Amino acid sequence: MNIQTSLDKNDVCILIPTLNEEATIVQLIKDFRSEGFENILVIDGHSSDNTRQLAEENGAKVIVQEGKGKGQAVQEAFQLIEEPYTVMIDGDGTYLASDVHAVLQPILDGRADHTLGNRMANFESGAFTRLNLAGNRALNKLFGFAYGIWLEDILTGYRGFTRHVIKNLSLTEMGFEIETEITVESVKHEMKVEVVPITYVARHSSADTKLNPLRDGLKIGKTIIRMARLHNPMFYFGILGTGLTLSGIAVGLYVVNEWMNGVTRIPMTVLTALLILSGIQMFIFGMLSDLIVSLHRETMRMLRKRDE
Ligand SMILES: Nc1nc2c(ncn2[C@@H]2O[C@H](COP(=O)(O)OP(=O)(O)OP(=O)(O)O)[C@@H](O)[C@H]2O)c(=O)[nH]1
Ligand SMILES: [Mg+2]
Repeated sequence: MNIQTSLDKNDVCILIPTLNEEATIVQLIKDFRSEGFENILVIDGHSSDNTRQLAEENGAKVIVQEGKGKGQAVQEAFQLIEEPYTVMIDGDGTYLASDVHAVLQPILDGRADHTLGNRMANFESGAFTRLNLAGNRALNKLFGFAYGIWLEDILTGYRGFTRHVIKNLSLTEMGFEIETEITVESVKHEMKVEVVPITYVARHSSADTKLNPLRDGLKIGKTIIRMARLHNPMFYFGILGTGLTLSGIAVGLYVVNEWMNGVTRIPMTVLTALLILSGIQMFIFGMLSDLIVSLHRETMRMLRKRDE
């Protein structure tokens, strides 16, 4: 699929965050240039190898991020970019430049403000470790459950944006939680999000991952739940409420059983009542928060309409 000919490819900023990607950055930049995209911005996280020099030699604009972490780099780059369209891609050579057309098309057609390149659609064997694939699937499910929208690959590193999106998301995450935050913020701001199939290939043998699957996976899961409190409070308070009520019922069953055997457990009876009451209270908090969030969403919608 090739992009409509009317597009000036310099209106597209190809954004590549890098940290020690000398093994793959040259080929990636060359591939984009042979697709006709010359406007390439590398935001580097103080690489200790030759990434910056190689990127510059091959025609990319290179800046060094002020802080640390992929999230901080992306936020800094979003502030600098003024082009109408941005395509963000990891520099580790696991995504193909030739998929850029698929990533951009829904945005150029006006159907989407933000596109997600779905790695699950087609991945080479070895592209995901078993743990990474299971973790990605679990986090996608958690996201779907918490936000009521199924986006197939919320953690993808290949994304397209309009200028409107990159200037309007409020991003704060510094590390690998940035993909989650971008996805949640887009859903929250009611941006039109579209998922497109792309190919995901195995990482170059001499390049190391910067992601720790367990530590970063847990952080991402926590981010999804924490952010759900502001988007879908019934989900957040529902988890707390169910936990409290179920433990109350468990203690209660024990108390009743003991009472049938002639033993009265007064402190445990009090605990049962407290747990169940707190559980019910969580559901009430959830309903109230849900009301507040709905009203807020309505206000924001009106403000957006007025701005348009
Ligand atoms: N600027 C910048 N880029 C980073 C930083 N950490 C990682 N990156 C880049 O962000 C991209 C994604 O990092 P990866 O280590 O591939 O993480 P991942 O793709 O989520 O995980 P894998 O599945 O293991 O590849 C790569 O291009 C990295 O070079 C950072 O602190 N600063
Ligand atoms: Mg990667």
